[in-house]
Amino acid sequence: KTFLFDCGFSHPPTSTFIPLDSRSKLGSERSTCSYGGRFDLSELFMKGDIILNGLFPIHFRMNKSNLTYRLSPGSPLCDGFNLRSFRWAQTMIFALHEINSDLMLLPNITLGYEIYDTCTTPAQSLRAALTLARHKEDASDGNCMETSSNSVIVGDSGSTQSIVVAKTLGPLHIPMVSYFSSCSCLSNREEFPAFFRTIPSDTFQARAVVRLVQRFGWTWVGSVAGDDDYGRYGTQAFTDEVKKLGVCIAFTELIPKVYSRERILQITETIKRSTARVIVMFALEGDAYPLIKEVVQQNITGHQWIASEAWVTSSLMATAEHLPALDGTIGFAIPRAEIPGLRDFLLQVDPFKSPENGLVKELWETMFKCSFNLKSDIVDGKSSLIPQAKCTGSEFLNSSYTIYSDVSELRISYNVYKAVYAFAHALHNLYSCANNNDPFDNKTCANIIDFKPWQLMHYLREVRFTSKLGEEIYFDENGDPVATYDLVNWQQEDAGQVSFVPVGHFNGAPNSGQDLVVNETAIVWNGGKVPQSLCS
Ligand code: TCR
Repeated sequence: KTFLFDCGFSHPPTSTFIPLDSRSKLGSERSTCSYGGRFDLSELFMKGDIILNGLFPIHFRMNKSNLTYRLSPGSPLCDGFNLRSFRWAQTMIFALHEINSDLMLLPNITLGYEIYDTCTTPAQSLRAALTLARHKEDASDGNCMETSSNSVIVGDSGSTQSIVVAKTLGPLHIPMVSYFSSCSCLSNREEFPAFFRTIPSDTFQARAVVRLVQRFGWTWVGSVAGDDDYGRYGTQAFTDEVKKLGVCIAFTELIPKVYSRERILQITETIKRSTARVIVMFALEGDAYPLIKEVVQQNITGHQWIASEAWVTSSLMATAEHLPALDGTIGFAIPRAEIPGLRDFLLQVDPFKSPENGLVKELWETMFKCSFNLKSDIVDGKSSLIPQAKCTGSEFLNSSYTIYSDVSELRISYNVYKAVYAFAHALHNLYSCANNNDPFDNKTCANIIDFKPWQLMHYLREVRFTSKLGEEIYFDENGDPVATYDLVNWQQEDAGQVSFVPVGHFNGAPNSGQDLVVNETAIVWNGGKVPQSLCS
């Protein structure tokens, strides 16, 4: 049984992440590696016969570093702990434990992991990608134990990051399965031959919106886009398709990435002047927010907004304050799922049981707004102004609401779960040399402990399985999953808050026959009835 180089940096595996049953399979902990700065990116890892590498934006940003080039640049520092994506990373670990204790799937093989924090920064994703690729190339390098090092990637997160990683590792045929990158551009097999994903391509979302427009007979539609790949590609796909149906686009406006009040006012002017009652907005919530704030401030009402997936379930956007303008907003969301056992697993983290794990400490500090590093309350004779409390250990994760432990709206977490299983099934088929026996040259099978990345590619392209939740999962020739979305409608609750009410479903499977199903009577429209917006 082998493992990359049998060593590690930063934090050793922590018991909080590893249920006892699977830990006992793993043998001793890693020794410290003698390389400088090689594995320093991976903060969470566990041994295994095969390592799955996870790329997650565990921090929101990377700090600017002062590079003098007189001292070693060292590891970059990141801040803004992202509770949601730490849950995603934990979901990957959870799925791996499930698979390791499954007697049918990959029996006698232990999957391990290394999780890299990409700090929501393409440059950091690239560092992680190169580290992975170097594992591969350096297998003959003597210092640490030479073992198998199979580069298999769950991730990356945002499309901009995935593009960088896929462009770098694609030529090495290192397969990646992303759980969050939805840019239609990533379906291009020539550019991204080894890229797969469990989140649908935005092409399908645009198609779903087109079907919605068609279904309600709107022929005069305004469109607003965020000025990035997400907004531009999404809007383009939507307008191209909808024009084919003879729908007229009343206007197309771009929200600038850098806030400009002047531009926002121009957009609100366009909206006011136009007779279009229906507006489609493909934008990330951060970009959509200033526009909607202005729309609300100017009391521009009476429009039916169609939200893209990135803001349709956004709590930033769906506030009571925005309701006069946005009541009845409708759009497609990634389907919700329930993963049995995940919550209990998430609740096992405890910084007091794994004091050496920096990420768990940060998680705790973020959730409970306390600190582990309060030195002294008295600084220079005066009591310090730090309002934070020291983390005491009496914080109760179980009874507090946190984004991390909230499992009521699992959408992307389930995509992570599916990505891990896709790899496990592909590896299983490689292991058992299943389906078409002896697929490779000279009728040979691949070796599970030392397979080539392109051999796994063969199995990943063919993988087809039913998830524990009963969903059939496979990739089309572009590496895309069957696109399914829930149609979600914003409705006002008694207390004035917004609830996201499911009012339909879209299934993009070829020949599903009934791609868009709408429960019309359940929809609350802006203005009280189905809006009319007709091309004159
Ligand atoms: N994929 C986008 C980013 C993104 C997003 C979101 C951001 C998606 N959904 C929701 C904030 C909230 C889908 C990407 O980069 O591919």
